[in-house]
Amino acid sequence: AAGGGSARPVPGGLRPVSARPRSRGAVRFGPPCARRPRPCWGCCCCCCRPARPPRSRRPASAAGSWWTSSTSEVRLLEIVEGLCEASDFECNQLLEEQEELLEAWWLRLKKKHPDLFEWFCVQTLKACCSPGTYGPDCLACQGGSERPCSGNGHCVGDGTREGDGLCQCHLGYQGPLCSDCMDGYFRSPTSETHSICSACDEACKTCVGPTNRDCGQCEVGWVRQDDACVDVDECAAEPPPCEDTQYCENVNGSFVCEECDPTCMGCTGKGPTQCRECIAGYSKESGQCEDIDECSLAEKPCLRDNENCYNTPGSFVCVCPDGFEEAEDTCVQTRPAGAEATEASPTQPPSREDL
Ligand SMILES: [Ca+2]
Repeated sequence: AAGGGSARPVPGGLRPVSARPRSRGAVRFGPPCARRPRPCWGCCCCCCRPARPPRSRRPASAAGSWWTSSTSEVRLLEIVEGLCEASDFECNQLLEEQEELLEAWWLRLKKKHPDLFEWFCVQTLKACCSPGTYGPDCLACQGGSERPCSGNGHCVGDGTREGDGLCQCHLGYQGPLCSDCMDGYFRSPTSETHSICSACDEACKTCVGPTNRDCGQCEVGWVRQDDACVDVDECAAEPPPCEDTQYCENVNGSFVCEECDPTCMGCTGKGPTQCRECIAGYSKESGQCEDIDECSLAEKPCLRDNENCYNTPGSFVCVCPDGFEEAEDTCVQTRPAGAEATEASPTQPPSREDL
């Protein structure tokens, strides 16, 4: 940033800029001007820039030449262009309105007031304040204008004619000057006068250093063991903290209850291999709960004459085949066998509507 301190937001979006020399790289050229080059403001006007003189005619010495005079105009243009964001209509409009004022500064006042931002926006228009000051009278922010809020927060209204100058501290800092560490943070000096607040280990509620051995108080879910705060294994508690249909997973500072596999009646972990017992209709086969095929048991579950047995997950159904009708304790044939419809195969489950 060219003078005036760091860029801070001010009403109208004016940015601190001074007349001190800066890079000439930004000088731009356009088509030849019908009139003398002059700054133009705003977002919708077309700037008239000095044309680049043909190389052969460019004066060898710059003194008193066309080159010097127009370069100085270009310098003003550059400075003014640096005052507002191109997209900030309000700021550019303000500059346009104050065109004469800016030209007066350029021609007569820039030696006495080299900081254009300070002279133009703060002193003359009284539209903003210098960085580190706030409010109608541009008073110093909490902690002083040099280093508001100890450098650890934002001064409300900083650089504007608004606000109350109080501090909004960055994460980890507290106090009217943002010079204290929040709970869960510890102070570590960065120099003789400055220090920063860094986050404690997750095991600590308060701490004096970065590890779980530096805790003042342990965080919830952690317990002091020897010199350190260590995770509590909530899952080892009796009775266990989760429901009968869940298993418990210990995590740092806490625990989670997860649903058992649907084939389990109680479980010790994830999936069908971790069941304590199986739900009805399932039995343990090679370590996991699997559906029992009741239809293939030696003891037939479907007892009515002619009826078919179909295995289902966790159960079975007994159904009269095609061409038969449900009657009490039996399936009654309603049309001659093989007449039209083929008998439903007992290995093919009937469709849902049939069930
Ligand atoms: Ca835990």
